[in-house]
Amino acid sequence: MKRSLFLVALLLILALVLSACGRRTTPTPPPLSGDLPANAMAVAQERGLTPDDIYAAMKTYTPSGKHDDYYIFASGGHSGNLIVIGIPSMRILKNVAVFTPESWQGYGYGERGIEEMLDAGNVGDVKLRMGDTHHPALSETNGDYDGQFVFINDKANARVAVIDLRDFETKQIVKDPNLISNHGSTFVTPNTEYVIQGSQYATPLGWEYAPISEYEEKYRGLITLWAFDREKGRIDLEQSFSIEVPPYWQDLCDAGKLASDGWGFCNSFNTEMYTGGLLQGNPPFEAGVSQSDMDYLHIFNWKKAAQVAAAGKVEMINGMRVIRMPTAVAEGVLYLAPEPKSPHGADVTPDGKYVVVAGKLDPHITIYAVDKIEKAIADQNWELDPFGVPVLDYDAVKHAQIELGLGPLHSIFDNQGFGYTSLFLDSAVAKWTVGGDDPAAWTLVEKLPVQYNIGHLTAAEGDTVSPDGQYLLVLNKWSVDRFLPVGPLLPQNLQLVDISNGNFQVIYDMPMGIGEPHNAQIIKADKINAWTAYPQIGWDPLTQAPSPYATQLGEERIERDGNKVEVFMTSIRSRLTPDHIELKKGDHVTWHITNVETAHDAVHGFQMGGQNVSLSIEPGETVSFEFVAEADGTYPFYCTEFCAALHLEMMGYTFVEP
Ligand code: K7E
Ligand code: CUA
Repeated sequence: MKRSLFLVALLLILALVLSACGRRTTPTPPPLSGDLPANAMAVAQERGLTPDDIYAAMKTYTPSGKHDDYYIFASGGHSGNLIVIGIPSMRILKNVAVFTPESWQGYGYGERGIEEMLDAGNVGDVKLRMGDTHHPALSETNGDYDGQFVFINDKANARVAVIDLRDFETKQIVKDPNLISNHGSTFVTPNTEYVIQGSQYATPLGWEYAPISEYEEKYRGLITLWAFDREKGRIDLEQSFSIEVPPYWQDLCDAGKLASDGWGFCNSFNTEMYTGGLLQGNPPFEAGVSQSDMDYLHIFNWKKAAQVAAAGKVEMINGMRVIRMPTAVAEGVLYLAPEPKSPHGADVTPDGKYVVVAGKLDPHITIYAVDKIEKAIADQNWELDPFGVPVLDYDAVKHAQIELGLGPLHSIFDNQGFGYTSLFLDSAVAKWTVGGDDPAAWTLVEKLPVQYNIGHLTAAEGDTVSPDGQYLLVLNKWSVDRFLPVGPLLPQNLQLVDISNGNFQVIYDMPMGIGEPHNAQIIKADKINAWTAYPQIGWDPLTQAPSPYATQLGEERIERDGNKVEVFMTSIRSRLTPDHIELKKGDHVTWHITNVETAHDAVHGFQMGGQNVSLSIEPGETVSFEFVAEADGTYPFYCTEFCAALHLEMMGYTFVEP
């Protein structure tokens, strides 16, 4: 008997070893050669595919179960979220809730901590539950993405959010107390010391009331440096500060790196300080802010600014340290340089030596050399603007210009020495050479048509010190006739462009029906180490620490103290314990649920009718919510994730006795 058991065990082990070996030694099929297989050829013919189409399909088709090579982190625009997509498949992987409640993730539907986080941005009594995300920024170490965090701004309300890439969840929202809109945000310094935020539409600081007639006197812009504490994974408000800048409507910013480490750059587009007034017979804003041939590139030294702030040469305004303009000028923190006309993007080349500015109403991009900027500053080669800020001599800092086409907006880089600029009006991408010291070596190479009206473009790690090349992503504003009709509100169209081995070809169209991605960043997939479950059972993702309300199997209970009721519940396939929650009308209920599972993907959800509660409880997570049992009745609650065959049975009742 013993011997036969031993034999069976031996056979089992042998089978396991063999199957493991089998997996490792599965022969890879020989590379395809010659013509397509006959059935594939038939499909190509039937669908009228060109050789380019077939190439595009082969580049992007991702076999079942195979992972993508890159993550895209794309803003969701005025959906207020962050969208995660894979390259080359262009499959949407996740829509990370940031500024807007999202009920699948249980974000903003009762979970304690998340409500408070969303409330952190509230303006007075107004609960902000919308947002306008524009520019995601991955955290960097030595100017390279490190895969730890991603930041994103809310243009509408001047907020910045921190998302932890261990669980792809939002951890913090901060609101600039002196701004009500931002735009040049978010951009990180090379070691994520700071998250840069530029303002957009000038207001009096703290958006106080001041009539538009007092524009020059009272309205201002700000460049805010949000200090990031990497250990805590949080923006440190105490260490953050702002630099006061003129009311020129600052636009996109970028941080210097390598040769320009310590500097930051922000465009502006209303140096006219035009203030509108259509009903008074004045020209529209669009004309008024576009009168001058030149606007100003803002050049700021954030390292110096940090020293100035640390030395206390600041004013506390609404709880934020602000370096006032005269101090910024006196301390050599702030300079301006003329830039042609209504600029939009300011993008630093991978070596940090040049800043590329694209003027919306100028067919050129203008390239500034950082060493020339530093020389002009040393030579005091400047005039003063009306606020006393030095305006560096244009000819002294301008390095080169390339005529690209109509409506240049943003630029990005590959690993072969090329830059790419979006041309909004041309609906095209211009590819050009990053020329180096010789201004004549900066030249247009070719243009690629895209559909339609491209805004941002991004490339694999294309705004770091070491771009990957391979893929370019263009984010188009209009899709018009490209997809099946879905009514008058159309998706934006993301297009993937192959830029490997000298290619320059659109290989995928991806309608994005869940928001308007403005910008995106693309990171190599192996840089991200996402958790499959929380580190231990009873984890609070908001503090990234064990929850004091963690409930283990067998510890489930209901505690009552007068009209205060506390529920300690567990969830496991396929049971919520306890399953009867007996309340009296008017009870104040605090309810904790711990998902005691550790299995990959064993997520449970929780909803209860009539209470506006929706929770997502991921493996190991403890969530809490509170409510007052206002309405008597009988309320079933249930798990919302189809987690097991008996998932429908994963429910219980709340009884509220009159
Ligand atoms: Cu060009 Cu907000 Cu960066 Cu949109 S912005 S495109
Ligand atoms: Cu748990 Cu369904």
